[in-house]
Amino acid sequence: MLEDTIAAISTPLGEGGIGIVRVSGPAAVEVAEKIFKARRGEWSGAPGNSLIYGHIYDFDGNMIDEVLLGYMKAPYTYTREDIVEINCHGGAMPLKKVLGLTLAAGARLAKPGEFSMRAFLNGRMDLAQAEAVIDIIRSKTEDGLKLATGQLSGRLSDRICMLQDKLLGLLAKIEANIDFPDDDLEAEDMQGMALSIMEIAGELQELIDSARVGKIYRDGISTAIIGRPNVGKSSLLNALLKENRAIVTDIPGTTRDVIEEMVNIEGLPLKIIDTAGLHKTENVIEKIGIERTKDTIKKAGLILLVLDATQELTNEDLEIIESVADKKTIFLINKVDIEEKKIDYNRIVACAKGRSVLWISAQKGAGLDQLKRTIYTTVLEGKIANTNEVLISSIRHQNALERAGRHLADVQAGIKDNVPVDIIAIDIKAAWGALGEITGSTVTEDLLDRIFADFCIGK
Ligand SMILES: Nc1nc2c(ncn2[C@@H]2O[C@H](COP(=O)(O)OP(=O)(O)OP(=O)(O)O)[C@@H](O)[C@H]2O)c(=O)[nH]1
Ligand SMILES: [Mg+2]
Repeated sequence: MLEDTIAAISTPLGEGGIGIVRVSGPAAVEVAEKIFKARRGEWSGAPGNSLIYGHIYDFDGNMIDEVLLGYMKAPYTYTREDIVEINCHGGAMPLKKVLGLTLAAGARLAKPGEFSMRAFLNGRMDLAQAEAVIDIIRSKTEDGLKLATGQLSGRLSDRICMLQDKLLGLLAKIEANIDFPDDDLEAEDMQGMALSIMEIAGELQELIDSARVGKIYRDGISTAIIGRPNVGKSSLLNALLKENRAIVTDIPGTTRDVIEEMVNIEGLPLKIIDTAGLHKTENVIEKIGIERTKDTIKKAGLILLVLDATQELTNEDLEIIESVADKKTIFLINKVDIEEKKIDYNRIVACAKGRSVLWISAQKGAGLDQLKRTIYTTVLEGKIANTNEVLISSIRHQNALERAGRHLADVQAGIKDNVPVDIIAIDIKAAWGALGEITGSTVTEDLLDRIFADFCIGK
């Protein structure tokens, strides 16, 4: 497969100053020579990493676009292969036309993520680093970006390799013993081994525990704003977004459909979802909206439950509170700016069962800073996330770690039961292999295809 030369449009389709068609592979230069003429004649003899001015022509000699051609010589490139990047004008027509010409000139259309897959296969980076590339592209907040660039620079890979090395050290001890069976492993040695395994298992667990937070930074957390009609849910969405995204009126039942927007709350990416007010109604449209709200509540990782300070708690309020009894919820008593308050604060605190209750005014912006801090601590469960540290952010990595952990548990049980060391070695090897799937040192082709299929075309 690596003998092919691949091409793709690497910039998003739309209007822009520049758009790039990227070509990588052994025939990249040959492909470009067929369609590109440099202003100053010969160019393929240029030193690697040159930017050459010229034009793209089709096979009938028609000029297609005025371009800059980036020429990067193997092996000092993203894929470790020769790469030619044609910087065209950024519009759908020139890009499609130029891409078509590279294909006609002998390149093959790249699959999603194929450039990065080559970077991995050619040893430029390991699998966890390659996966970080897509996390960088999709990062939603500065902290999310920081975590992804940390992973790209090999921070996670280093940790994994360190754990693998420790396991390898233990294996070496056992193998030496298998080779010289007269020299039985002393009880002391076994105790030392049990201790080392416990340490490694502890480090694994620490990484696994970081996954909950890591995944939030990577994917965001869906946060549903719910409550009766007219309590100020849409006003709250607008206040958090600092724009008039949702329609706000004093007519109950204004919001019919769910509205989703990303916001950055203290570095956490929140997908905030404004919902239709929950109440009994015969209105067909509202009913559908309410069904959607219920669906949203089920899937949400955090609930902002809005109540109206100027009204007494209704049965509908209580039903809504009941429906999120087992959910991470922040109770918000809205419209605090209005003098006359009828709501029973103590009763809400009792209903909240230890969860936060805050007074806010969505309209005037009061209490929002405290709300943001409360969201942060509620989501992170009181911990402060250090985005300079390694946080596991992908389910794939988490699964591999958990698998490694289970093998280590088997090792621990084996040592306790005086199982022969060669059997224990099998479990240690299995743990080592599971860890290797993260960096890709022990990975199947099938898994690679699945990982890179999630990438965008051209990366
Ligand atoms: N005084 C005051 N009025 C508010 C506040 N928040 C919302 N309102 C008013 O309450 C009314 C309803 O606000 P919305 O944000 O549309 O309420 P909602 O919960 O989205 O209502 P539905 O979409 O119908 O479920 C509007 O007239 C808002 O201006 C507040 O903090 N103080
Ligand atoms: Mg609304």
